[in-house]
Amino acid sequence: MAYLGISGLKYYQNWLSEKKQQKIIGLLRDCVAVSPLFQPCMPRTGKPFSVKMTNLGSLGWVSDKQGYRYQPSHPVTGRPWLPIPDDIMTIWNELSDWHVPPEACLVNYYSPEARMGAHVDNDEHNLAAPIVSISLGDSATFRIGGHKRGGPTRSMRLMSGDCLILSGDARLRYHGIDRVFAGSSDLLRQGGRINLTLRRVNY
Ligand code: MD6
Ligand code: FE
Repeated sequence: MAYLGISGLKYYQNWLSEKKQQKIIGLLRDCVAVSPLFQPCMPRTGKPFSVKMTNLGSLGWVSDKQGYRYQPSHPVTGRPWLPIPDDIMTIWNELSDWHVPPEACLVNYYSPEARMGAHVDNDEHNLAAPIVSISLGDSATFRIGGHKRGGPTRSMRLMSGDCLILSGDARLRYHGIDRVFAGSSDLLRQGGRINLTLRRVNY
């Protein structure tokens, strides 16, 4: 399957009903109560990301001056991440076409000014497993390019309830978020956008 002519890129527009979106937001409120959003920063320079983040699952992705890595506990509280709730695991089971569950669910929060620069997700040991991404709240422009920086790119608008899969040839393509459209959704009381990415880290 392909989307935007890109093999392995799968787009499930409005996959989650409003009711399911609201249920997931409720689960994420429980998540941040135990595992508060923190500010990741760039390796070496320590330049802060514009997104804030937390994780669910046996492993969570973190980035600080020491580098990018997966670890079992929150970098600020030192407590383990909460398990990925069943309602989120169900989405992986429905869409990933992968035989084992994800260890990690990254939770990224975008204020209206936040961006995500072009990157490849390659900190996982297992780069064959797909990544399942879930968008909630304000819509955003997602840009995807090739396997090298600086080539041609395509963009699409991700809206609340949309799911996107990077699998196969699309798994290691550069991608990022150019902008968030403030006020485009009323799912979140405080506005902004949440992106969940479900990842298989180990074989
Ligand atoms: C975002 N998404 O939608 C950023 N990564 O906020 C990603 O970086 C991403 O959508 C891997 C697979 C799917 C994605
Ligand atoms: Fe990514």
